[in-house]
Amino acid sequence: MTDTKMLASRFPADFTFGVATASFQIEGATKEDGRKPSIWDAFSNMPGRVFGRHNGDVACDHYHRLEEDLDLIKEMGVSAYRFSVAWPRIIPEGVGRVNEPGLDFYDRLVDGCKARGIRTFATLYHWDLPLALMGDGGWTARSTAYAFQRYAKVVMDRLGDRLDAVATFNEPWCSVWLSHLYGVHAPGERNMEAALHAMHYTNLAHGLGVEAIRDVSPKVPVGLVLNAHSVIPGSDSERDTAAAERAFDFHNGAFFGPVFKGEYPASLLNALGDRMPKVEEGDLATISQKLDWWGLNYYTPMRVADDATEGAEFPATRPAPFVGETVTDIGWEVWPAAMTSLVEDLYRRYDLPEMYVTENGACYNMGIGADGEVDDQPRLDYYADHLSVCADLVASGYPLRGYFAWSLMDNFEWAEGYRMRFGLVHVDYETQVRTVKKSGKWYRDLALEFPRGNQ
Ligand code: GCO
Repeated sequence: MTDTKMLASRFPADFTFGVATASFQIEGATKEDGRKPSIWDAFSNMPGRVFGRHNGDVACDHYHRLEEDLDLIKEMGVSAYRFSVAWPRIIPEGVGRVNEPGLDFYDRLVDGCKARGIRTFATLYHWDLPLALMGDGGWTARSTAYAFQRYAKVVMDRLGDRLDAVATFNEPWCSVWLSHLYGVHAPGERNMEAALHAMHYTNLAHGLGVEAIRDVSPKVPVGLVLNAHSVIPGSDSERDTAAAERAFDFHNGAFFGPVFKGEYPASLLNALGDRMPKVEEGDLATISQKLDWWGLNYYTPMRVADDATEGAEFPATRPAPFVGETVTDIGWEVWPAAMTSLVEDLYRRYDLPEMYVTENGACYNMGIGADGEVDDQPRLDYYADHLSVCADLVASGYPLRGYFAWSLMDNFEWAEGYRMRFGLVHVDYETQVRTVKKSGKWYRDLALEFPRGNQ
């Protein structure tokens, strides 16, 4: 369904449509106004880590183009903007000195949104850990959780009066497993014991962050953004079904369990508990404080089969073949039905608060055509199909309050550098010219329908 009026009519009048970005992916200006390096600066400056040795030094130059980018967001017709705050701008060494110019930047960003009638959804941690904290072990150190708590307090002290929502973390799965077990993201570690430490201390930092946020800004709804995996067994066999359950515990349960149930999954504890750090008394109570909302980042399903290799590490699964015929330019299967089953499954398993889709979108790398337009019909189709799923979820009674497209504009796609494009707006990295794509114009037409009626 690509008719925007018809699609809009399937959402409540006060549904939120927004766009999302993250600090390191768009800001650039990595050495300005007192910012110090993050683990992503170090990682991307090492050969062999990021495609083409791309780094975040310039990115979309958003730091210098703030006002025009806020105008662009306004032009996109959305009512909300999801952005992240760069810890290394605020507390450049992770602990110690607070850097006022860093806070000033986000002050301008938030005020600029307010002046344009755009609501602000801030994320405190979208992976740019101050590099200095690696001296203590980064996320594998308990002290980092307390450093995060202080950072959360400092940000809320300054911005809390004007934020419409705040998330502690974006996708702990990435900053834990992808970063410390699979070695794909900074700091590039491949070690289960390190990853398990990062898991618990990230969860703890989330809980400590919630405490700090509520302490300083009790009125700001606080949440957590998770890239929950829609785990689908590769076959109906008992082995693959059991493998999918283990994969669920490992990829989702490691975060949803402690946060929404106050416990780690039993299977994970049985298999890996002896390599976990000490879970101190009170940790799980801190981690499982009730949240006001949670965010789902969804792109593609995870199909798994049993890995029968002797001694295979938990969860002992291997990838199973795609079923969908469409694959995006980054190689991800398009399968909207998995978004439905995922949300149903998560609300069945956990006592979840209201939710937003905080990220959804597709990678297609087409550029500007001879007519000056970017014809990215497959992205438009991806959005239409997944938004249709969202409308159905709302109709089925799930408390889905809003949707943020990933992303406002093409940006630094982590280990893939700038070659993978997720934007509704095309960025020419030579000239920094922004061009709204076909999908972006379509999304604007949809977003402009909201709020509808008298809301
Ligand atoms: C994420 C990310 C984004 C990515 C996007 C596409 O949270 O994974 O927020 O930073 O760019 O997911 O891979």
